[in-house]
Amino acid sequence: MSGLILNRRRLLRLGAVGAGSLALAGCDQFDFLVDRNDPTRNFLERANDLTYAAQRALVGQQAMAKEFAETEIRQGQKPNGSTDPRQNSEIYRKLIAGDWSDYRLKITGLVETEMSYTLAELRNMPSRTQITRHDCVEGWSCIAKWTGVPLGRLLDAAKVKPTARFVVFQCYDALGGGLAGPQPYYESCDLIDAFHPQTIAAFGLNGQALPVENGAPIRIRNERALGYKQPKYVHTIELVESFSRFGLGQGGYWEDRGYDWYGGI
Ligand SMILES: Nc1nc2c(c(=O)[nH]1)N[C@H]1C(S)=C(S)[C@@H](COP(=O)(O)O)O[C@H]1N2
Ligand SMILES: [Mo]
Repeated sequence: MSGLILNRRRLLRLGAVGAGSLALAGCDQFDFLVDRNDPTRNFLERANDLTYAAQRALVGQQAMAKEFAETEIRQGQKPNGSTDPRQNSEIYRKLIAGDWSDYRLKITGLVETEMSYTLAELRNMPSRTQITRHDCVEGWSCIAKWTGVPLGRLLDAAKVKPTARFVVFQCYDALGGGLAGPQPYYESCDLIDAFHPQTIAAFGLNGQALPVENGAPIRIRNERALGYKQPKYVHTIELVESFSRFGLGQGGYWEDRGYDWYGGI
C-alpha cells in the first residue's frame, strides 16, 4: 500500500511539480497566466494530462474522500474568493431580497429533459450530509459539514445523453479586473466526479443554511478536488461534450489562469 502511494506521489510529481509549487502561491496571483502563449501556462497544460491520467489510474474511480467526526470541525468554513455577489450582480441582489423564491437551479445541455428546481424543492429531496476537508491551493484547509442533494440524482432525473462528457457549473459572481472587466466564475468536472456519491449540490453548511459568503443558495462539493473546483453561487449545470466555449476554454475560471483542470487532492 505504501509502495502504491509512493509511486503515485512520484508519478504525480513528474507531471505536477510545476503546478503544485506555483499553485501554492495562491488564488489571487495568476493573472499573468491568462496570456495563452506564456511558457508557464503551456507547461501547466501538459502537466494536466499526466495528473489526470495518473490520478484516474491509481486513485480509483469511486474512491471516497475521507470523512471526519463532528468533533474535528474546529472553526467555520473560511470564506475565500468571491464572498458577496451582491456587489456585482443585480440578479443576485434581487434573489436574496426575495428570500430565494425566484432562484432556480437549471440542468441543461446534453440531457433528455431540461430541469429547473427551486431551493425549496432541492431542500426537500433526499440529501447527503458529509464532514470533509476543503483544501485551498493557497495552503489552508477547513473541515466542515456539508448537506445537499447528490448531483448524480439530479443528473439521473434529467437523463444525461450519451454524448455528454463534462458538467459545467455556471455561477452568479464575477471576479478580476483588467481590460475585459470581471469574468464570471465557472467550473467543470467529468462524469465520474459528477456521479461520485460525495458530489453534492449543497444548501447546508455546519447544520445551517449555506451563508452568502460560502456560496448561497447552492454550491457544489466535489470532495476529491481542490477548493477552486467547489463552485459557489451556482445557477446552471450544463452537460457538454466539450467545455471549450466557456470562458477562455480551459474548464474553469482558475483553469483559464493556469490552474490544473483536474485539481485532484
Ligand atoms: N463562484 C465561486 N466559487 C468559488 C470561488 C469563487 O471565487 N467564486 N472560489 C473558489 C476557491 S479558490 C475556494 S478555496 C473556495 C472557497 O470556498 P469557501 O468560501 O466556502 O471557503 O470556493 C471556490 N469556489
Ligand atoms: Mo482556493
